[in-house]
Order: sequence, then structure tokens, then C-alpha cells
Amino acid sequence: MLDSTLSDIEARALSAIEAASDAAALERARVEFLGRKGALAQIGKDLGKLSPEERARAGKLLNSVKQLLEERFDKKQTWFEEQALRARLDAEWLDITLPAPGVRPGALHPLTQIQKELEDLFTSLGFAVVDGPEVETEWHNFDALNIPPAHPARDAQDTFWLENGCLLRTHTSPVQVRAMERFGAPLRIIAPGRVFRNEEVDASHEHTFYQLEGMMIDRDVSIGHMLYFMKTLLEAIFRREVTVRLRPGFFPFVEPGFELDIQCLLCGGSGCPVCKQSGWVELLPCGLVHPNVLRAGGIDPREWNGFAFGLGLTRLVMMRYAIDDIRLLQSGDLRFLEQF
Ligand code: FA5
Repeated sequence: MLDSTLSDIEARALSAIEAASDAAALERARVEFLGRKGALAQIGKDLGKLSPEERARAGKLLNSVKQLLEERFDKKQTWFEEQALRARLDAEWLDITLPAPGVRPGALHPLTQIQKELEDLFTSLGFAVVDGPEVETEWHNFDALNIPPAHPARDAQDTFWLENGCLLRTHTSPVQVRAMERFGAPLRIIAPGRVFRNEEVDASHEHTFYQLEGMMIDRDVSIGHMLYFMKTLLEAIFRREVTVRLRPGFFPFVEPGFELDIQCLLCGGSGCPVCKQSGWVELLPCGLVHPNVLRAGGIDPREWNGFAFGLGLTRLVMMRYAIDDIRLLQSGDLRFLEQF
């Protein structure tokens, strides 16, 4: 009776092993026949009911079936493992005799290209290129620039404030103050860099963009001097005729203050999303440095004066390359970047 049950289990287990088409099916069969609650375990329990001689014989038989099945299960499992390994090796196969792909030439970001051109131009005109921190003090970003405490630019809507009371600089103008503190007068500097504003992003506005600050302090500096440098800058960048207009602009740190706009080069002045349908793009706010700012920088306004400007570098790049959406510049999209 026991013998025939065992040989039946053996036959069924062998055909289950044979039929298992993957490792999971094999495992299920192993549990069914060899598991703690499996068919052979059940028979093991029944051995106790037999006489000692019968038990010895049946035990031997049970063990030999168990051993055989374990061997077969292990063999098939090893086969599955080898199959899986072979498939993986095939998939990961790499022809190390193939020639290496060539190094793809990189290029400078269009913004960096223009920044470098302007640095070359201004150093040739006797200006030093200086840098300032992106995390600024409220004093350098606002107070020293004659920006009153109630000015809207100080609002959290416009400015990213940090928990320690510092802020992400909203313009490159604080570098004016740092340069005056460090070098005194006379002074000729430009300061390109990244600035941050907490504002809605659209085709012409980013929360993170670039400006290039310029400042010249000497004796008897005039608006004529300022215009000379502005014109030289624009001609160097556009290498063509550009139409500009100067209109009064209010910035607490200059007096008088101006906005130098250029006619939109994307639409030729007829109106597009970049110029907000106005035909003009605000590019170069500028003016003569306010005496309070000179004083904050430790320079005597009775002896010295100067001009300053804050070029919207990102907008300049857009104008030069006719880029109609500011967001492309920081998209990291190679299809866009490879064009420069
Ligand atoms: C300023 O930031 C002043 N510090 C500029 C200045 C310096 C005036 C020295 C006088 C003397 P304004 O907020 O207008 O000004 O910004 C300057 C330029 O940055 C703008 O003309 C524009 O070209 C650019 N700009 C402003 N906001 C954005 C923005 N969200 N995204 C891209 N460019 C911007």
C-alpha cells in the first residue's frame, strides 16, 4: 500500500518537474511534494503507525524517493539559473573590440559666450571684471543702494529671503557697493552674474537670470561718457545697426536714471511675446550714481561721481540669437544648445 503510494508520488513529482516551465513553477512543485506540509512529509508522519520492522523498511524507501526527487529538483533549478545567466550575459554583451565612440565636442552656453565677449570688450576699455556673492546681505542689496525700507522690491513677492535674514541677490547692483568698499575711487568695473527674483515665469521672465553690472567712478563723469560705453557695448554684441531709445527711468541708486531700450530684433518692432507686443525690449537701465550710494561705498561725492548700468544679459542673448522663449536657455535641452 505504502509502496504504491510512494511510487505514485514519485511519478507525479517527476512529471511536475518535467513540466515546470520556469523557476516559479518548479518551486511550487517542490513545495507540493517536498515541503513541510507536502506529500512526502505526510507519509513521514504516518510511519509512526507501523511496526518497527515495517517502519525501518518504509523509512528507507521514503528516504530514497526523497533523495531522488531532491536531486531532480536541484538539477532542474540549476538549469533554470544557467538559462537566466546566459540570457543576462547575452543582453549585456559588449564588443570590446569595437572602436571607441569619438569625443563629442562641447561648446560654451550662448550666455557664457556673450559674457566672455563683454568681459574682453570691457577689459580692453580698462574695466576690471569682479564678482560678488549670490547670497547677499539686505544692506548691500537694498540699503546701501538707497532703496528705502518700504520699497516693493523688498517684499517677499519679489525677493527670495533666507531664514538667516540674508537674501538671494535680486540684481548685480550690490557688487557696485562691494567694489567701492574694496577698491575706492577711481573705479571701472563690470560684474556679470546670476540674480534671482520671486516672480511668475513666462516667455520673457525667469526667476533666475543673468545681469551684467557696470560702474565707472572718476572725476567729472557725464551722461555722454555713459552713452559712449552703452553704444560701444551694443555695437560689439549686435554687429549691426540697432535702434535704441532712452527714456527716464527711476532707480533709487541713480540720479538721473534712464531706461535704454532696444527695438525688438525678433519682430522688428511690430510686437511679439518677447517684447510684450510693445516693439521695445528693456535692456539697459542706467544712470549717474546717486551721492548716497557713493557715500555708502565710502567714496566722497564732492570729489567723485560716476555712472552705472545693469544690463539684462539673458535678454541680450535672446535678442542676439532671436530666441523667443527665455525658458529654453535653462532647459538643458541639447537640441537647443547644439545650435550655438
Ligand atoms: C535692475 O535690476 C537695476 N539694478 C539695474 C540698474 C543698474 C539700474 C545700475 C541703474 C543702474 P531692472 O529690475 O530693470 O533693474 O532689471 C535690469 C534688467 O534685467 C532688465 O532691463 C531686464 O533686461 C532684466 N530682467 C529683469 N527682470 C528679468 C526677468 N525676470 N527675467 C529676465 N530678465 C530680467
